[in-house]
Amino acid sequence: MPASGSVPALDRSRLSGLPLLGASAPRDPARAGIIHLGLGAFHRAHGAVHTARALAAEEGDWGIIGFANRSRSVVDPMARQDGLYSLLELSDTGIRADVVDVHRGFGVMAEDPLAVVREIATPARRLLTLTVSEGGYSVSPRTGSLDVDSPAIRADLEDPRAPRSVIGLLARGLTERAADGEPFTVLPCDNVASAGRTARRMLTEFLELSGAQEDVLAYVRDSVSFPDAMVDRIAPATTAGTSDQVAELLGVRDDAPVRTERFSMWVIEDDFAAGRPAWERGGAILTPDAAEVEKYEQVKLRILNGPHSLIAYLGALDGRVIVPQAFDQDWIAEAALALIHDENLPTIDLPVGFDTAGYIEDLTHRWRNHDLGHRTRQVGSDGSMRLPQRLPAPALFHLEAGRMPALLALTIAAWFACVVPPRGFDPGEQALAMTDPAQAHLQEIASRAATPSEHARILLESGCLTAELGAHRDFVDLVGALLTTIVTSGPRAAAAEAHTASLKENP
Ligand code: CS2
Repeated sequence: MPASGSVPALDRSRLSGLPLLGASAPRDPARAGIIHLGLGAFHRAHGAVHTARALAAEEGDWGIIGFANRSRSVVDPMARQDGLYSLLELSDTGIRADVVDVHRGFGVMAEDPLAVVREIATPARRLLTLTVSEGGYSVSPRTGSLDVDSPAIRADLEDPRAPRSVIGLLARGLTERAADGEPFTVLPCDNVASAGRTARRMLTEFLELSGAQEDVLAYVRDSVSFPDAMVDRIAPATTAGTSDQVAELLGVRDDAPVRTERFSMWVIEDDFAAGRPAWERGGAILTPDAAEVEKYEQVKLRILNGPHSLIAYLGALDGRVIVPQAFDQDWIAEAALALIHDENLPTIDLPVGFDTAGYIEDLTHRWRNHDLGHRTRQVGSDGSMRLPQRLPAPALFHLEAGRMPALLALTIAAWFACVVPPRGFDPGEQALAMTDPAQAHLQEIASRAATPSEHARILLESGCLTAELGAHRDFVDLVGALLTTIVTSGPRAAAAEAHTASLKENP
């Protein structure tokens, strides 16, 4: 294997000798019709790849101007590499390495938020894609409306001209674009239910609260579309070893490569105010029916994401570093599959013709992909923002029908054990490495609890997973009982207890 230091750097002069994924976007940044917010591994393994494939089928002005949230770790090397990066697809049949060439400009939102505003106001930009994670939408987990308690939203409402939240940035950018009235599309690509509609609602609430003019509200209502979309591809955070793999496979030094799996799925509501790439020719499914897309979103959140969280938390408590090591434990796989089949599937209104058995079968292979090295600490981080999308709706479905969703309760108990552990409980290295912006706040409100059971009650009654769920006393008690078992007898005993209690009648 060549030492990665001795191989030439990836840049445009090398491109002709390398395998190109799909086609290049036009070179001229003026022809970049897309702005992307959240330039990390997921977008570069998913949206950018489908765009490169669409461009191979049909040319168009669809280069991408990409903004990272905070860090320069992707932006700097990509700018140095003329926008190029390599994508490694790892599967049982081997590794495929290709170079992607669709990005035409870079920035960092936290450093220069007004650069995003200027881009949105530029008529040549026609759509904006978002991978800003669940927290970027600023939905209050307690009320489901704009999170006016968040410091960033509060600051942006006070001074909407200097925004720092994603919603504040969009509001400012669209306010400027409204002057010309050029239509625009905001396409969310995060694991958020009814993502398009949610983004529109948060943005409109923000505009109203910040005293926006009626013509701006009318522009957003009539000329900006917010399609819903379901996105699905596992793309772990890049590690140092990935650059060595690229050096070996492609013979170039790439400081911003991405690793992903073979599987990729993107279902998009076909509602674009100002055009779009031919994504249907680049492997995506486009449908005019928003209700159909919402069904796919439910499939994704309840079959994949919710159980993924359970695997990560149980796995971390069991000392497992990566998801496949966790899923290889029979008791964890059984808990995840029971959560899918028994508790979550009956709550989903399935899309027409959807091959549920095939999706679940694929998923079990995807979760066993050791080469991807997807860490339990990565999937377990930010639960305070991710779990409200994944757990309350199916839990309430059963509770309202008088049944106890005990495996959903187990997911919550395991989350608390990892991220807000009861006093004196050591959840282990993997759990301690999980991060969450709400961690300090949750720890503080639970600090007066004398027992694990009380700990769980205080947390749930605070509305951290919706006020409605916190009001179901029997459910809250069960989360407390399962947390007590985790603390006294370990996660495996708690999983067994949850199995026994799952869907028992709850008069
Ligand atoms: C995961 C997702 O980290 C997580 O929360 O559940 O990132 C998951 O890997 C993707 O949604 C797969 O499409």
